[in-house]
Amino acid sequence: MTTYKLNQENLSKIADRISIPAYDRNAIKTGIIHVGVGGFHRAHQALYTDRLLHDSSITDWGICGVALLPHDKKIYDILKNQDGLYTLMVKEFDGSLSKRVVGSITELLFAPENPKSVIDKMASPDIKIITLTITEGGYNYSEALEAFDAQNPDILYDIDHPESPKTIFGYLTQALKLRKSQGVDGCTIQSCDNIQSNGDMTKAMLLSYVKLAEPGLVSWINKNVSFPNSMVDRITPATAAEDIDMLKTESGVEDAWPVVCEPFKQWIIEDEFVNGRPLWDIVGARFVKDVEPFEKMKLRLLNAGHTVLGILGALVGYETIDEAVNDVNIREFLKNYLHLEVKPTLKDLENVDLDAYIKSLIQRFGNVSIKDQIDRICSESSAKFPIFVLPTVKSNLEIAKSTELAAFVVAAWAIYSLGKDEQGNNLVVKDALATTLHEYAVQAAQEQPKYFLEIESVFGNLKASEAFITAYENAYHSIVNKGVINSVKSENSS
Ligand code: CS2
Repeated sequence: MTTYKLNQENLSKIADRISIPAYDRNAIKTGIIHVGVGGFHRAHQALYTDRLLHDSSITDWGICGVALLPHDKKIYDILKNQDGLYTLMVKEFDGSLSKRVVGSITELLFAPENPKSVIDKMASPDIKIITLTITEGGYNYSEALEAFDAQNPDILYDIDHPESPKTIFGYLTQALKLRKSQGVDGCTIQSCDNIQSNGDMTKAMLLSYVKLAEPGLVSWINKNVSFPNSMVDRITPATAAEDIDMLKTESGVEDAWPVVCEPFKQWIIEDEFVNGRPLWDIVGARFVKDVEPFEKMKLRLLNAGHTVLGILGALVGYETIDEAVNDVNIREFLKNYLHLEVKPTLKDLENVDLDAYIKSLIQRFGNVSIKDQIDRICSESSAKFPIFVLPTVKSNLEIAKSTELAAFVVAAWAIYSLGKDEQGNNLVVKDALATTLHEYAVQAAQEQPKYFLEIESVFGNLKASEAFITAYENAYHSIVNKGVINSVKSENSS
């Protein structure tokens, strides 16, 4: 089979082998800027938008993808070369694969190379919405301060170099300042990251920065910019070399960075848009008044569920999430954690069948085709635990309920942070706080396990809870003495 490089010119040549955008991409006007064109955005928002452009005569919501960080150069170059096109490969439960070329990313910018182009674009009247996937750690929130970290060197840099910022806060501030001075309407800034009240968090962090850098802009932002909260969901593993090869052999399409994902997707958005919005609901998104309970459910059950499987699975020596959840002992532990410790903290969720949701999660985690990497799940755990797991602990401590199973997972993380699995193989801890985690983990192993809980930027004041510490230390000793599997067996039968 002749193979074709994926780009606009070759689209018609591959049309008989793979679904391609049926709409005229040249007629699409860019109305959205998205910062962070990684796998998740491309499996989720860009796909919803592509389907909308396909199913309707709407042409105003093309996406300009912005690569913000220097290490995003690779994805920028690839997408630029492919005219913004990429293939989405959905791995169904039965092992079959659905593939389509997605066309909603119509422009691309690389911020480190040309910051002005990004600021100008964000300030353009055509841009009505700026969406973000900048990761949980990207919001510059400090658990220890319970506030914006104004001492972050990149933030200090941005205050001194407003024209060539490094952080999202520097960019947004300059762009909004320009919108204001040029009399351009406000816009919506929409986080698509896994953070409780992600819109409120974005607003609070941005305003903290603006108060330092451009205090005159605060009231304009309050009046003219909205920050809807949203719950986003689709499991999107890292693309493997085999996926790229498979696409080439099966369909004759050379795509340097296709995206693989599970069939399930969900997007629940607070309907707070100041300058218009796409009818994403036509293609399955839901606009609601209050998204908070849905976010809470997803973060505490799905994302925390991933963390449980990832950390325990890594110590045992598993490489993928399906391997971990298909281990009956780990699966029982996970189910107990979700039912006994998380579910009681989700009482405010009306009309949602949590048991059915948990059941569907176990099924999604078990999808053997997607091979979601434990390595991906464990990466940046220092940003994930405070959002996915610790709020459940806090809620339970407030009502004097057990936190034993969460404490077990934190203890496993302390041991994981030593950098070896139970067979003595190296675990590469990919985390912005990797050095700190390792230092505290070593001290915990040599002195007292509870030393790990001293990392205030992660645990805040958790060390003050006697009940948690006791459960944590018991779990720590048990894992060290008996290993993860024997320890979870004891937990499961207690
Ligand atoms: C994962 C998420 O990063 C993680 O730890 O839990 O990426 C998860 O796969 C998505 O939020 C699913 O919607």
